[in-house]
Amino acid sequence: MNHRAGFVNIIGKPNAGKSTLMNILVGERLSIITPKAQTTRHRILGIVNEEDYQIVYSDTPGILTPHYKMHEAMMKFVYTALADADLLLFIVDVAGKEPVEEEVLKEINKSKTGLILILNKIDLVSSTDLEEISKYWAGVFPQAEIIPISALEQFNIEYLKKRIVAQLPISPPYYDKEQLTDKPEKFFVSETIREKIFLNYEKEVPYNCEVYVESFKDSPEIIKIRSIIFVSRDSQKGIIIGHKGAGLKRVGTQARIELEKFFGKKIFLELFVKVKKDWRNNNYMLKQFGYEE
Ligand SMILES: Nc1nc2c(ncn2[C@@H]2O[C@H](COP(=O)(O)OP(=O)(O)OP(=O)(O)O)[C@@H](O)[C@H]2O)c(=O)[nH]1
Ligand SMILES: [Mg+2]
Repeated sequence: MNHRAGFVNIIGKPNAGKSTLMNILVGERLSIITPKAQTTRHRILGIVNEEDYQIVYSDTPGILTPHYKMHEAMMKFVYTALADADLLLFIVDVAGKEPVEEEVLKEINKSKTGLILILNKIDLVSSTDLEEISKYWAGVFPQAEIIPISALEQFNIEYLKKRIVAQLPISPPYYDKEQLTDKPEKFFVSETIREKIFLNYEKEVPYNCEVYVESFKDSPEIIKIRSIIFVSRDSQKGIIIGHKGAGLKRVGTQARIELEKFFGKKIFLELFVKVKKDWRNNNYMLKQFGYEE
């Protein structure tokens, strides 16, 4: 058997460019991307299928120190991805120099899994700075192969892909060869709406929002979706809705346009806002929102 397959898990600090990279490697817009940190909250699989190999990429939440039960659930996704990887892609933003949490460092350095350290956003630094930065990271992860890229400008991606395929273990495929992801359609609906919330509101508001898809009715001509935006406080509800409903309308329109592209169909989207006090610390709500493996 010459077939290769493996789990290639992308981890790193918030905002390093994990989701941008996964979407490029998979060739589909599976993960949402925003300029704000902590955009991704789940582990999302993106599967690349070729005749002789299958790469199961995982996009994960950024590594952080938990302040809420939601953060703990997010970090659990990261640790699971650390544990079940055949190959780890640790991605850093070369423009920032945030240190990696000791606990995570230890976990990576004691693991026998192959490690590629990706220096991302090299479009933002000079080549002399890049050399310095590269030396610093080589000291942090001496065992890693280091590959500089720009996910945004798609620089050095083909080389990275080659290096990934070269390290895939011999194995039969893990998923059906037609499968693109592990997440259901509803997940992409709630993520798209959440992306538009992240892009339209500032400060703590996006971080207090979760999107729940109450119904998703697919027919040959149109998909009818009914969805609820949960917030933690009454004041946030007013902010989301906005003056005469303008805020909510904007989010709805932007999400609808994006979803029509994603599903290739007309979308009818209804959005409601509800307050669920302190949902980020509520186990029952977190379970409802899918923060469980
Ligand atoms: N200049 C530049 N910006 C980039 C590059 N890659 C990603 N970005 C930007 O960095 C920001 C964060 O990108 P994401 O892909 O959402 O980062 P992430 O690591 O998934 O972030 P979290 O989900 O919050 O942990 C976005 O504004 C991207 O457009 C790059 O190579 N160069
Ligand atoms: Mg992300």
